[in-house]
Amino acid sequence: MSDRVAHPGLAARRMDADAAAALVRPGMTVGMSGFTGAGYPKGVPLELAARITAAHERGDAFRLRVLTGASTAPELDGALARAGGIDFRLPYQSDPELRERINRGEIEYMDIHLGHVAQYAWSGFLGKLDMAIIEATAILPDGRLLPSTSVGNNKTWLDLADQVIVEVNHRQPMGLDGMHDIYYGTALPPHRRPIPLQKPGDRIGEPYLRVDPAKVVAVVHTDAPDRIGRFSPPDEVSRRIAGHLVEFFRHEIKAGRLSERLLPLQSGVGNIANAVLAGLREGGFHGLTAFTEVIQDGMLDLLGDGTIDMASATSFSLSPEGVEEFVRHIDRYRERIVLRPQEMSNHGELIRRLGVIAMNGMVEADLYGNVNSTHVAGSRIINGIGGSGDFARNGFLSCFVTPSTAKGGAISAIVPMVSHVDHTEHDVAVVVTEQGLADLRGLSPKQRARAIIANCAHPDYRPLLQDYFDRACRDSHGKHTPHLLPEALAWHQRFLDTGSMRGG
Ligand code: 0RQ
Repeated sequence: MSDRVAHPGLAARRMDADAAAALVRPGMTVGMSGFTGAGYPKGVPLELAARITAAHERGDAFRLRVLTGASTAPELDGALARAGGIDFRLPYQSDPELRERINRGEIEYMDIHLGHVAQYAWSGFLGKLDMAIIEATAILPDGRLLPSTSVGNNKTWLDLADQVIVEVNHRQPMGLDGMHDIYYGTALPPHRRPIPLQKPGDRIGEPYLRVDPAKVVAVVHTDAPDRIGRFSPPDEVSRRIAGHLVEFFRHEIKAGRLSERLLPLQSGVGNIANAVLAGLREGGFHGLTAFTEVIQDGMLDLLGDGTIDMASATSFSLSPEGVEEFVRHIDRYRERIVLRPQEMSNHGELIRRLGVIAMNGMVEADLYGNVNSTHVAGSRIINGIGGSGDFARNGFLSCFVTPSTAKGGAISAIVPMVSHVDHTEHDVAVVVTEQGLADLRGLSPKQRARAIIANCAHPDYRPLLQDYFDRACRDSHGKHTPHLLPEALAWHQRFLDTGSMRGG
């Protein structure tokens, strides 16, 4: 029996990863732990990928439906995708191998708001859950699990799955004990009750995940770190984006709409979001809070220096240096971090009640404020909507940030019409590029277009956008949201044809 598995019955179900992987059968729907590269199972999926490859070499079909919290890592998404073992995947991914196969049309991918997954699963839309494979830090004497570095959909998978494999990862610090808050009061309509959370740091549940020990078919011991890449250090572009946002917050404070402590912050994934957090630190704010999904390096820095007092999330997404810092000061961070199931971290009721300031990256925005967070030129998915929609729709302030151009200036992030819509003009309050910030609140479509062209477009593209808008205002069949339909997506087609939206 290991010191990390204190339940004798479960200690007796110890198995190596290969034997546990053999319990997963072709065609199964498997719910795995893992959210933005943290807390995913690190042993069984690799062995499963090897078994899938061997089955394919024998000419046998072996594909799975794979559900997670959000993105995982090469050992899970990458390995299973490379083995050709994924038939269907949800709800968020960022693995290059998996992305490539989705874009080749080999994998059905459902991109769904992260806050909606649990209710979809409970309602049966995702089919019967055959197996849950969940990483834990330890197993308590009563069989409950001490969660690891992400909670994600673990509660839902553990509740719904017929069978459960627990991976106890000895690398995850025992100091995580006490950091989680698992709320068991959710229900499907019409049985829902108000969720009693009033501040980001409130604890309304229990620190451990419940699981019926009778369902646990294997306990696998692992000893491996979460694998998360390094963030690019903030560059001039992201620093300017952050500067515009800080200036805007100062303006809102002066106008009496925000206090010096702002409102709970949500910050998305990616380099730009990380850099924006660094900008807040330089902006001289103190005593802020966060109600977000992911604690990345930028957020940890703010927690470390008191810019942020308390952060609620569902996962960590830390670089190796970030992990080192976190583990070194884990007792201090435990006082300031609560990790919740993603149905809570991304719950519309809570985001609305707390009045969250949402700041998410985007691929492109159009003249009228519609936002594409996910697709290149309409068809190729990058990652997924993640939680950006949960926060954009329900937040008090919904901000989208991007450099004004991509691919060395060949692409404008401000386009006549977005090639894919994730967030409609009704859910987007503020658009920010390094050029400036457009506050769209209280503006009509044409007023929004003028603000976005003037403040956000890159100077190389501004005259082209202005020209499109002027001609649309003159020739469009309707003058409310003017468009020239044959031209509205021509910029994207030009990029596909020539490699540049400017052409040739
Ligand atoms: O690709 O590395 O191949 O050059 O997109 O772009 O500029 O590094 O920005 O890391 O902040 O990511 C929208 C993808 C931005 C992210 C997105 C290309 C660009 C580069 C990355 P390369 P940057 P970031 C909470 C919220 C949706 C999920 C979300 C995202 C790559 O923010 O996935 O918000 N958001 N979740 O070159 C073509 C354009 C482009 C473009 C950027 N207009 N056209 N390519 N790129 N703009 C967290 C969770 O939900 C878990």
